[in-house]
Amino acid sequence: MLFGTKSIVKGAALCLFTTLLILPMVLNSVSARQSGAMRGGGKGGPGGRPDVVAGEAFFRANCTGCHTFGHGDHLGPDLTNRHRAGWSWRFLRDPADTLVRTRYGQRLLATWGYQMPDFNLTEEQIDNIQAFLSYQDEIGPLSFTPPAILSEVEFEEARDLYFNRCAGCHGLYRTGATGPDIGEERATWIGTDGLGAILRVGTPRGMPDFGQSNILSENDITKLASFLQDPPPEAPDLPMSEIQASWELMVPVADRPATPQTARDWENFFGVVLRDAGKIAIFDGDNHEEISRVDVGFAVHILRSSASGRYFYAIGRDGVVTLIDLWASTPNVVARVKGCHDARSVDGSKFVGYEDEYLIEGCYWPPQYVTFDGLTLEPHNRVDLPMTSIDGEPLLENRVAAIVASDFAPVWVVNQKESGYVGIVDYSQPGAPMVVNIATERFLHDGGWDHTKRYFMTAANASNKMVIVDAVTQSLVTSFEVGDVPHPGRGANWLDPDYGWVNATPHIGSPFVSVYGADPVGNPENAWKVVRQIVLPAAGSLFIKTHPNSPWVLVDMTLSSTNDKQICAISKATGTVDHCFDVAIAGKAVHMEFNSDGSEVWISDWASEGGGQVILDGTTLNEINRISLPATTGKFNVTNTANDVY
Ligand code: DHE
Repeated sequence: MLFGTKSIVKGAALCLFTTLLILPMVLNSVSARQSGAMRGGGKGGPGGRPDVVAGEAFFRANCTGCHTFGHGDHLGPDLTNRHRAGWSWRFLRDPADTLVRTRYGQRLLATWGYQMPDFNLTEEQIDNIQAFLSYQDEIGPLSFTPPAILSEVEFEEARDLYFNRCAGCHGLYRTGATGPDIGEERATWIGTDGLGAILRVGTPRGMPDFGQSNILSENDITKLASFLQDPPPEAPDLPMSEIQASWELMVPVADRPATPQTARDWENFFGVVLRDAGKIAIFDGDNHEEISRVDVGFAVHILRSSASGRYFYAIGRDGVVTLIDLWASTPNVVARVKGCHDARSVDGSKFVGYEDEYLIEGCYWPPQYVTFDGLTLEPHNRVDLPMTSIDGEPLLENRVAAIVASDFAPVWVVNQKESGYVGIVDYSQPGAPMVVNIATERFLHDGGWDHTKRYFMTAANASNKMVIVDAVTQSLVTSFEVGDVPHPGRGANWLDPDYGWVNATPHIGSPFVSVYGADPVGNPENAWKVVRQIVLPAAGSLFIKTHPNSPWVLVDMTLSSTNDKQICAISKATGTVDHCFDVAIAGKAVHMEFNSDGSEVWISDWASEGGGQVILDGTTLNEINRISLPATTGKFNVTNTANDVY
């Protein structure tokens, strides 16, 4: 159990109070609406009349995530007195077409920046919604639905749902980072219906449609919408004694092989994340055979390779680090430890003389990093993070996001999300202290090296900026604006015909790729400036990837509601999108990884059933193979991951 339950009683009292206050208003409003339905006069609904009550129910369940009625603008406008019979009918019927073809639609898009999703409404549903909007104009603001009163068990279930599904983007204390602030004050303003609609159908800003995609049930949504309107429960520490107690050494170093016990090219192995199963499948990249499947942490997130490539480190969202030995005749787990309650990042020591020697785990919670022996995972040091932001604001949480290992010095470069600092952790010193903490931009997330591995290029994604840190001088080079919520993964390095070495980020919230100069020596005039904005058919991208031997830079649109099965291929030669094509059949196309020589690329078809890894020719992009796997997300090639090739 991660949290206490002390706020339940208070929450229940609050809910009861709200129920008593609001229930009469709701009942009044519904009965008034029922008479409104009788007065309707449109063509939808049973008996040819629009059904105002059905219109209201649809509006509450699906529209209130973006629109209020009488409570102010949100992601879309407050809909009070905005309803225009003919135009609105056409818009509800076909939002994309109406936004493009009407002047008013174009103005709306320019003002709000988001296209309303197409709900595929029937004529009857549109009539009902229109009738509801007209009627609501007569009676004023739409009343709020009170939050459900949760039992102790339901509260704990809601807390676990929040931890597993929401905390990664919004923070344990809900102050926001990749996703917006959803603290109890703002959540109460959004309201029970609004929260429910957001959880059910998502938002155009990148919030997934957890209800529509059957990840959350209606019962889950009701519980979460209530939980969010109550203050967050406190989260516990994880002291060194507990970290130490969690350490398991299954195979001591002396019992491991001195040479690879396989005739396969282990440096072309792929570790494939089976997220929901909490397993890693190890594949031979030469013939696509699965050679091992091992248990790792809950909702396993990523793998990193040790400097030699021999070991994979897996990190689970539960903070469990697992060490996998690829030299064993069948790759197996040799050690395991839990350094955090919640984590996303791990990396090994890569500087000459320290290869494979140490390991760092960055925590989402508690605000700390932990270092270990690289070969046994014996815990060495637990270091608290500074809890003040670059603006001097005291912080409740400060999560470690991306970590990269330097080739230039015995250091790790450590993103601290909420604070906006990038730390330099020196593993050659006793205690692995953070020797420098560089003020950059707030809400740091993911990133990777430039082609020389001197510059760490990372997204401050809720600040809509890229940040460049020089790992040699251990200082900030610059930061610059890109689109909404940049999300590069580790980014992609390639030689552009006009701008020399470049790197790029796609965005969760903007339908384009920002390409920026990344060659301060050869092309100083373009360095760290956006030189190309390459338009994609949709926003919602999570990853971009290339390989030095591929003519393509590939980008996904995983969170898009329209193009989530597709990958777009950007030609390095022209700097434009050559074509976008369907990769996923069952689920969403996510995350690309080339094999060691770049001749093939693996892409996940992310679905609980019917998906798997899709393997394409690295040059023609024709499909070569499809391997059926459940809920598979990231995949990591040994050579490319150990050597930071992307
Ligand atoms: Fe990730 C990388 C955090 C959701 C798949 N993800 C990262 C990194 C961070 C991070 C900090 C960089 C680690 C590093 O380089 O050291 N991810 C988060 C979140 O906080 C977030 C938004 C919400 C959450 O609760 O976890 C999140 N991530 C996802 C997903 O939903 C994905 C698509 C599937 C999943 O695992 O649930 C996903 N994240 C990945 C992958 C990488 C990653 C595949 C590594 C990319 C690479 O090529 O290195």
